[in-house]
Amino acid sequence: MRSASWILAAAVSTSVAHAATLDDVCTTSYAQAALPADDFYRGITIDPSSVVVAPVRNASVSDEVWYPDAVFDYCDVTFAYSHTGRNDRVLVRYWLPTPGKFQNRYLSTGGGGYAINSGNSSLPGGIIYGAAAGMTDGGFGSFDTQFDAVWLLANGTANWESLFMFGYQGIHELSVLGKQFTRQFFNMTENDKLYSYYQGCSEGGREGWSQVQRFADQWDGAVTGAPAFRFSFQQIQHLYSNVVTQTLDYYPPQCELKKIVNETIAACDPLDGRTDGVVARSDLCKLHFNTTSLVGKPYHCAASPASSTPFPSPATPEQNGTVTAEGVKIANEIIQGLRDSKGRQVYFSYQPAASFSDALTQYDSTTDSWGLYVNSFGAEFVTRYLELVNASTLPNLDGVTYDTLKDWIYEGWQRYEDTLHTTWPDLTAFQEAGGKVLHLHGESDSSIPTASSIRYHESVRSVMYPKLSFNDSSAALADWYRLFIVPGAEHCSTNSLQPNAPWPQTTLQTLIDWVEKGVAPGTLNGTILQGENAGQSQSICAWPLRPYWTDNGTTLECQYDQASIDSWIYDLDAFKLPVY
Ligand SMILES: *[C@@H]1O[C@H](CO)[C@@H](O)[C@H](O)[C@H]1NC(C)=O
Ligand SMILES: *[C@@H]1O[C@H](CO)[C@@H](O)[C@H](O)[C@H]1NC(C)=O
Ligand SMILES: *[C@@H]1O[C@H](CO)[C@@H](O)[C@H](O)[C@H]1NC(C)=O
Ligand SMILES: *[C@@H]1O[C@H](CO)[C@@H](O)[C@H](O)[C@H]1NC(C)=O
Ligand SMILES: *[C@@H]1O[C@H](CO)[C@@H](O)[C@H](O)[C@H]1NC(C)=O
Ligand SMILES: *[C@@H]1O[C@H](CO)[C@@H](O)[C@H](O)[C@H]1NC(C)=O
Ligand SMILES: *[C@@H]1O[C@H](CO)[C@@H](O)[C@H](O)[C@H]1NC(C)=O
Ligand SMILES: *[C@@H]1O[C@H](CO)[C@@H](O)[C@H](O)[C@H]1NC(C)=O
Ligand SMILES: *[C@@H]1O[C@H](CO)[C@@H](O)[C@H](O)[C@H]1NC(C)=O
Ligand SMILES: *[C@@H]1O[C@H](CO)[C@@H](O)[C@H](O)[C@H]1NC(C)=O
Ligand SMILES: *[C@@H]1O[C@H](CO)[C@@H](O)[C@H](O)[C@H]1NC(C)=O
Ligand SMILES: [Ca+2]
Repeated sequence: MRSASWILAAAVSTSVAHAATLDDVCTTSYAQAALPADDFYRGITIDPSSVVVAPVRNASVSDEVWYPDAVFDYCDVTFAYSHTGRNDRVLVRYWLPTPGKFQNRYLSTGGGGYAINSGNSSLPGGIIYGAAAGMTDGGFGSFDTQFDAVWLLANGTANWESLFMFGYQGIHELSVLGKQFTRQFFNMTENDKLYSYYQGCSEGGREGWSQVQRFADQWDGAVTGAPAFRFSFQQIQHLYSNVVTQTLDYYPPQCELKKIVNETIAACDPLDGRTDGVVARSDLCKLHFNTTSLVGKPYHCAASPASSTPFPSPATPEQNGTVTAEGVKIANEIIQGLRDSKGRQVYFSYQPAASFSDALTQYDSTTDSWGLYVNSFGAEFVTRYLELVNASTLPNLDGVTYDTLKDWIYEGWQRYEDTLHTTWPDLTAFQEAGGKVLHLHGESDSSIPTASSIRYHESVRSVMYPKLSFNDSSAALADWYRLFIVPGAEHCSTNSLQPNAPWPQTTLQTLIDWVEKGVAPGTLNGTILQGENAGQSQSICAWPLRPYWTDNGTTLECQYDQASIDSWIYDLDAFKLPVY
C-alpha cells in the first residue's frame, strides 16, 4: 500500500510539471510573449502595453440557444492594435481554454443589428468545444460601441473606414491575429493543425458570409445563422409592412394581427402531418391556407407597456374586436412581399405563421385610434445610411410608396454592394480550400425573411454548378455547404408562439464533426428547448427536402416536394441585374 501510493504521487507530480495550468499561462507577461510579431500582419501594430489578462474559473452558462449548458474555466485576454498611418485603436478579446482542455481549435464570433460583437455571450460557444474564441470592437471605441454610433463624422460626412471594418475587415483581422495568438499561446508548431471556425447569427451570420466569400482559405468551417445579408433589401423591407398599412389606409390594432398569426398557426399546424403547435411547413400553409376564413374571429389582448425587446414597440391599451377584411388584406399583402407600381416583385417577406413584428401600429389615446408606426431598423437605414444624417428615426412615411422603397433598395444596393451586401455567390476558392458551411434559418423568422437564405443558397448552387440539374447541383453543393430551415423557429432563436419547435443547439459540434471527422450531417440535431416537451430531440431537414410527419404524426421524413420548393423562390423582376 505504502509504496503504491508513493508511486502514484510521483506520477502525478511529474505530469503536473509538464502540463501547464491556467495560472501558469494566464498572466500578462505570458500573453505578451504570445502576441503575433510586429511584421506578422502588414500594416498592423499591436500595443503590448495594452494587454489585460484575467483567469476566470467556474464560469457557467445556461439556457443559451447556440451551445448547451456548461461550467468552464478560461483565460480572458484583451489587447489593442492600430493600423499604421491611421490614428486608430482596435480592441480585441480572446477567451482561451485551460491548457488541458484546448483542442487545437479557434472560433471567431460576430454581432447583431449594428453591433460587431455580441458582448461576451458568443464566446462560451468556443470554450466548451476546446476552442480559443474571439471578438472585436471593430475600432469603434469600445466593445459596447456600435457601428452606427461612429459611422457619421458629421451630417453628410461618412467614416468610410468604419464601414469596411464593419463590412468584413474587422472580423478578418480578429481572426488572423487570433489564430496566430492562439498558436503561440499554446506552443503549437508550424506543423500542428489549428482548426478555424466561425459562428454567428443575424448580422453575425452576414459577417460569417463576409469571411467565407472573401478569405476563403482562412476557414475550416462556418455556422451562419439567418444572415442579414443583401443588406439594403433587408433593411428597407423592414419598412414594407408599415407602407402596406399606409397604402391600404388601415392601421390594424396590434391584437388583430396577433390573432391572425395565432389562427394561422392553428390552421397550418396539421399540414405537416402532426398536430403539435408547430408549422413545420409554412410552404404548404402559403399554398393551401386562405386567411380570408379568419374574418369575424373575435380577439382580445390585455394592455401592455412600451418595450424595447425583442424589437422596440409602443405601449398598447386593452383590445377587443373581431378580425376584419382589411386586417386580412394587410396580412396577405405583407406575405406576398414588396411589388412596385407595375406589379413587379421587388423583394419577398416573411412566411405565413411568422409574427408581424414589422407591422406594429401605434395607439393614440387622445383620438382612441391606431396609426402609423415606423420600424426603427428601416428608418435608421434611410436616415443614417442613405441620407447620411445623424438620426435613427423617421417621423412619418409621408409620400413613401412601394416605388420609393424600391428606389431606396437600389440606392443602398449600389452604395454598399462591396461592403454590406455580402451575397457574392462564387465560392470556388472556399470550396477548393476544403471549407464547410452550415447555414440555418428559422422558418417563422419575423425579422429576416427565411426565403432570403434560400435565395442565397440557390444563387451559390446555380453559379457554382451551372451545367448540372437541380438535383445534381444540390447534391454537389451539399458536399460542402448545407442549408437547414428550422421549423417554427424565430429570428436566431426559439419561438414562444411555437414552443414545441426544435432548435439545433449543438450546430458547432455538428460542424466540427463534419470538418474533423468527415461526418456530413444529413439532418441537424434539434432539441425542443422549452415547454412541456423540453428535452425531446427532433431532426431538422436539409434544404431542399422538407419535413413531413407520417404514420399519424410519429415518423419524420425529409421529403422532396416540387410545389413547396417553388413557393420559396421568387423572380425579382423589378430589377434588371440579378439579385443573388
Ligand atoms: C470551482 O468549482 C470546483 C468544483 O465545484 C471547486 O472545487 C472550486 O473550488 C471552484 N473554484 C472557484 C474559484 O470557485
Ligand atoms: C466579459 O468578460 C470579462 C471577463 O472575461 C469581463 O471582465 C467583462 O466585464 C465581461 N463583459 C461584459 C459586458 O459582461
Ligand atoms: C449624433 O447625435 C448624438 C445625439 O443624438 C450625439 O451624441 C452625437 O455626437 C452625434 N454625432 C454626430 C457625428 O453628429
Ligand atoms: C509553452 O512552453 C513554455 C516553455 O516551455 C511553458 O512555460 C508553457 O507552460 C507552455 N504553455 C503551454 C500552454 O503549455
Ligand atoms: C396568441 O397565442 C399566445 C399563446 O401562444 C397567447 O399568449 C396570446 O394571447 C394569443 N394572442 C391572441 C391575440 O389571441
Ligand atoms: C381567399 O379567399 C377569398 C374568398 O373566398 C378569395 O377571394 C381569394 O382570392 C382567396 N385568396 C387566395 C390567395 O386564394
Ligand atoms: C374586453 O373583453 C373582455 C373579455 O373578453 C372583458 O373582460 C373586458 O371588459 C372587455 N373590455 C372592453 C374595454 O370592452
Ligand atoms: C444633423 O441632422 C439631423 C437630422 O436631420 C439633425 O437633427 C441635426 O440637428 C443635424 N446636426 C447638425 C450638427 O446640424
Ligand atoms: C430529384 O430528387 C428527388 C428525390 O430527392 C426526386 O423525387 C425527384 O424526382 C428528382 N427530380 C428529378 C428531375 O430527377
Ligand atoms: C443534440 O443536442 C442535445 C441538446 O443540446 C445534446 O444534449 C446532444 O448531445 C446532441 N447530440 C449530438 C449527437 O450532438
Ligand atoms: C393518431 O394520433 C392522434 C393524436 O395523437 C390519436 O388521437 C389517434 O388515435 C391516432 N390515430 C391512429 C389511427 O392511431
Ligand atoms: Ca405541426
